[in-house]
Amino acid sequence: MNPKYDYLFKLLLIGDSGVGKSCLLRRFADDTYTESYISTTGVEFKIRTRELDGKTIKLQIWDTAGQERTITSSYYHGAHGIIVVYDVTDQKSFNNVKQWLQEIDRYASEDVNKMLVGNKCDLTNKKVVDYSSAKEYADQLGIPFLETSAKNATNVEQAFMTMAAEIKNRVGPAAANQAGSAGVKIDSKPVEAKSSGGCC
Ligand SMILES: Nc1nc2c(ncn2[C@@H]2O[C@H](COP(=O)(O)OP(=O)(O)OP(=O)(O)O)[C@@H](O)[C@H]2O)c(=O)[nH]1
Ligand SMILES: [Mg+2]
Repeated sequence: MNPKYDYLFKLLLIGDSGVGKSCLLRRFADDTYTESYISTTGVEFKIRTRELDGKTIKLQIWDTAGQERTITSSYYHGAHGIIVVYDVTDQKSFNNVKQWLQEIDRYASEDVNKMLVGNKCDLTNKKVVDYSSAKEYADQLGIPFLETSAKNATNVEQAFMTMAAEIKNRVGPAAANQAGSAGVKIDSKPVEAKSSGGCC
């Protein structure tokens, strides 16, 4: 069967426990939200397809457990994009972004696209990490930044689609799936293998 998509991108959600990674994924994938908190154990993924610039993009989004940093590391291999999430009402989760970025440097491929997301922006009264300092930090790193709310759906679609667009720009048209091709060609450029190398 011919693949029904032009690109397949693997995305990873990382960040401290409780910042809202699973809620963001549920909002994006199913457009649902629940207040009850069930901490993720292990790693889960959902696949959703979106249109972007007339191309069909299949996103395989991996939701990791904030508490299980070491177990998570193996999932960095082959990721095209990694979204680091913090909670705008939790300074510690923002301070820890630095550590999460180090994990990316350690385990992900060198050219992986990164993005910073400050979730729970609906909680305006409890907000402790202001937009400008987070934006400044992201600008220094040269990565996109958005404040989101999984609860009221603010910027959730935008966050995932910004990431998809960044990856698509990076890999270029040559990486698109050829209709009728047997395999899933994701990145046709020869990749300098870091450790496990390649993707998917
Ligand atoms: N107000 C508000 N609360 C949120 C939002 N997103 C998540 N929450 C709350 O935060 C709790 C934790 O969210 P999760 O998505 O489970 O957090 P997580 O990052 O997946 O946590 P781990 O799985 O432990 O790593 C949820 O149950 C919600 O109560 C949001 O956008 N706004
Ligand atoms: Mg979770």
